Amino acid sequence: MRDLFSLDRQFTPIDIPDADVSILHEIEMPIGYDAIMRKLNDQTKWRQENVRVYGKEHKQPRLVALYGDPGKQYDYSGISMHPLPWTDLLREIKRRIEDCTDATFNAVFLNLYRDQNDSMGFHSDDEKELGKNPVIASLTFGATRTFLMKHKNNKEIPLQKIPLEAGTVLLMKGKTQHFWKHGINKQTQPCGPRINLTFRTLLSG
Ligand SMILES: O=C(O)CCC(=O)C(=O)O
Ligand SMILES: [Mn+2]
Repeated sequence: MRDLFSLDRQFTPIDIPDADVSILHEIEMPIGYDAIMRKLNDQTKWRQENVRVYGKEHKQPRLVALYGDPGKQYDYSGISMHPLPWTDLLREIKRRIEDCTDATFNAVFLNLYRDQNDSMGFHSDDEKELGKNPVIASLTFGATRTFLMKHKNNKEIPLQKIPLEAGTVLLMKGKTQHFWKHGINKQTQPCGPRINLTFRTLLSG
């Protein structure tokens, strides 16, 4: 049994309305962040999906993969993904993420932003497979990119710009997905590859 006071201890809340978001820097990993970045880059079965956005087909501006428990399914932007089985490395990372967030997850979605031209449009993680108030733990390796958060209906609340460095965990819970969208813009400043892992619980299957 872990000490009650150790739960969430190193997470710092980000003080924004209508959200439950917190951040942890420098999560402990079994090997260095650069080594994990290389392994994930080389070992992941990356895919570049065609997605339908506002009725138009186009290639996603990043590579993606889904790993997780068997029998689950994740549908978004008109595509349906079935998780590949956990690798030893992903299972070990999941264990550490579960340990520091005190949550459990059955899938991880990976995004590879190859350089500054790759991006992710504003969206909420609100697919029905994720349930009503999903807990999502996002972990970054490689280049630092800025995670943007925009309130959905209150224009007076400023855009949040959260730089996510290697080893940073961003935890979103509660009503966050109801009130906020998030995304990663392209940038003019050149940068190397970044891999982001979002641990989730898929209810389907
Ligand atoms: O790359 C990131 O930090 C965000 C990823 C994300 O929002 C997602 O996979 O749904
Ligand atoms: Mn997201």
